Amino acid sequence: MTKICVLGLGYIGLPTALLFAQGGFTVVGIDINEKIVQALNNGELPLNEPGLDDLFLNARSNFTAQTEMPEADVFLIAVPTPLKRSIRVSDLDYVRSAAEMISLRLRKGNLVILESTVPPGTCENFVLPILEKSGLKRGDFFCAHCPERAIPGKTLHEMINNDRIVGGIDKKSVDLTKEIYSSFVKGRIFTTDAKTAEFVKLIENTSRDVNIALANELAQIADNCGIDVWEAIGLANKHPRVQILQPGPGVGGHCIAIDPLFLTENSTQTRIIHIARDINESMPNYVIHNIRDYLYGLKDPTISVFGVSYKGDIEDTRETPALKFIQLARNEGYQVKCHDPCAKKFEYELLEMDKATEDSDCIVLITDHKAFRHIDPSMLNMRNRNLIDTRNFLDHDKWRDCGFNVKILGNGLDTGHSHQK
Ligand code: SAJ
Repeated sequence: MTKICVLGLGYIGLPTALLFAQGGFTVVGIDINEKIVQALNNGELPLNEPGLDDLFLNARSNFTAQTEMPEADVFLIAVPTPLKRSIRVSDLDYVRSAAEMISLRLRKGNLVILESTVPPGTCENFVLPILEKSGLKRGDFFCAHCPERAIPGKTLHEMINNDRIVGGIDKKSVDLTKEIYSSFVKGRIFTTDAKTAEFVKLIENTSRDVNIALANELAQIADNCGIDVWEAIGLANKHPRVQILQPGPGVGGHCIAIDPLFLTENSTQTRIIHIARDINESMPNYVIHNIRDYLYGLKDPTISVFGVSYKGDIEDTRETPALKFIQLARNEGYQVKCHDPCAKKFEYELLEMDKATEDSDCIVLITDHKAFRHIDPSMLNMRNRNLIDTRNFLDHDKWRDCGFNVKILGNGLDTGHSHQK
């Protein structure tokens, strides 16, 4: 019976481990966080994703969690690879310690799979030399990159149904990895070398970042031109070869806001990728620019931020544009009160909706949580009735009928005055 050891029991590692366990493999999940290990062994899940509860029930008999590394046939690394923000370079420390732990247990014939997102060349230049400290040489063991492609909120569905890319250091590594993933992947599995697979993962997220940056730039041009960008993008997308994404308050999450910089860290030939990053990172500044007119001249101006998670209907607040927006707003002297029906952990206090809107002068919708569509605006006890919708998400006529001034990001209408800072 093949034994798989999954290192890192987070958003990707845990669901992947459980899918392997459900498929009949013996799976040991390793995490340095004892609380996560304990919770799992007590039958509690440390994260929410549709379908994960049922999967956990089906998989539990084949799954255990622990902090110590066992011997195994397959080792799968799914640890975080954060960005060192100030120098815009990836931080591979977790990958290093995972590979070091594996090298102490590595035996002939073992397979090591890296799922974490990494700069091109990491398997060959960084992981392999650490694994070879075991005394074994490549060929004695096998190694491949199989990047995850699942979108938070639909993780399980996408893990099972999306096509996958497997890139190995040699053919046997590719074949073994493909065979393991075939136990639950219903999509097609395409194969290549490890470095290309690393590159492919990064260009997928980079293409999305660049496309969103285009939409965000168009939103600002549209505001200048007095055009509704949402209508314009919708019409342009009727063209069979045009597919522009949606503007918004900025790009969050641990992937799209970070991965483009893993691609550029080894090159001096980057232009559009950095410009796109800069545009997306500047969107919270543009949202503030939209608000100033509403708050001009008010005593103790107060805003209510609706939504702090990085996108709709998930609790994840990593890299959320809300954080930069709130900091900017506080720096302008605005009092900020936050409300989010999904997020649980955040840098600022999260309030119930009535508390967050009490005596407020402006609601700023940052995240498109479905729950916001069911709000009855007439029940809100605001001091001034202003709404900025950065996602074009709400029923604006309903809010206008309740006396709200409504500004939609990129709708071509200014907020009435022009009080720039
Ligand atoms: N966003 C926009 N406009 C859009 C689409 C998204 O402003 O039209 C914003 C979102 O609000 C969010 C951010 O971009 O703040 C990122 O959200 P997302 O839904 O585009 O992507 P993620 O980060 O949740 O997941 C992405 C996915 N990558 C691609 O679609 C190419 C997912 O498939 C990857 O597995 C994941 O990154 C990852 O882990 O790499």
